[in-house]
Amino acid sequence: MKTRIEQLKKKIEQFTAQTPRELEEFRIAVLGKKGELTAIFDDFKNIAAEQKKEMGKLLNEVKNMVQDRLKNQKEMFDSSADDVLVPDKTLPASAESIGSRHPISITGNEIIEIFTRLGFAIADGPEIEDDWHVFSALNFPPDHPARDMQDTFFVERNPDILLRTHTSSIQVRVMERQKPPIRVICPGRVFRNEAISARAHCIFHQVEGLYIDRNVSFADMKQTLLYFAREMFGENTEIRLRPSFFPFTEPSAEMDVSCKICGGKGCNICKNTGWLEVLGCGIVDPNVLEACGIDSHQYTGFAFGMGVERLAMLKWQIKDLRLYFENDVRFLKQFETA
Ligand code: 2U9
Repeated sequence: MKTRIEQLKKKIEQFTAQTPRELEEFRIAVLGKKGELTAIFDDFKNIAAEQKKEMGKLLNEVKNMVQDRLKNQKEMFDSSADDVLVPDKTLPASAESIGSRHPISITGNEIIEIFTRLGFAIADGPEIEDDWHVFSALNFPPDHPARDMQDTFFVERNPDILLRTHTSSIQVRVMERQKPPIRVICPGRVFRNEAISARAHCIFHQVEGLYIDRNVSFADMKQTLLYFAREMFGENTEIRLRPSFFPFTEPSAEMDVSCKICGGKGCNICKNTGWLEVLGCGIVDPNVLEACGIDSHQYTGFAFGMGVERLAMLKWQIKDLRLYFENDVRFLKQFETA
């Protein structure tokens, strides 16, 4: 019996568990119902009385030893598991990044808010349109270059079904179903058959506006757009209107705002002119009013249109249009607090 006890003692001294499972298996092999130490304890009752004192002492020593070793090794596993696996449940949860609004959404919403403060309603319409709502009702002549396959995406080569090239088609639909007074802004995605570069893209966003009522004048348009410019670019902003041409407005103009980077003195952003072009506008052509069922002898109106990408470029000095569509988080993260 003494030899069995000493062999078991050696085994216990040499044993180191690599995993909690190994430790438990060792405990069962030594102290379990059929364990080695349990078997020696069972045999203890059969040994001679004079050996009992010595063997009993030895057995208790080994039992204490194995229990100590099992306890120590279990503590080691428990503490290392604490370090690696068990989180401190009393710590506050780490904040998840909630992302940010896209610069086009931020700028688009800002434009919309300014015009809704002036009483403009928001109107929406389809992105896949027909020739009438995109071109014909807007006074585009049959041979206008914008109707060319080179400039417009046609659906399944059908010359009557196309992706809208401007959101003016929404205003046409509003005029067809609603009598003046009409005061709407139409934000939306538009499509043009352009090669993609830093300065051009085949998809972009516009916000267009339309105001039709009796006696609406060029002066009303100018005052409305001055209000918009000052809300958008700051209270000291000046505007200037330069004559232009669009098939759907007459007279037509392009509006510049004074460059807020240099205060109008001239810098590389405004190409030393002191002015930045921000939108197009004009008095709605009587042909357009009539095409949409509005009596051009009773009513007049003004309209304007702007590219959201362009305004966002001016706001944050973004140099490449392609950045808006790549969804690179390094770009998007910069607008987290915007
Ligand atoms: C109706 C009548 C008139 C909308 C207008 C512009 C001038 C204009 C461009 C700005 C930059 C488009 O994004 S851009 O390329 N737009 O210059 N848009 S007036 O005129 C309308 C619209 C609807 C029924």
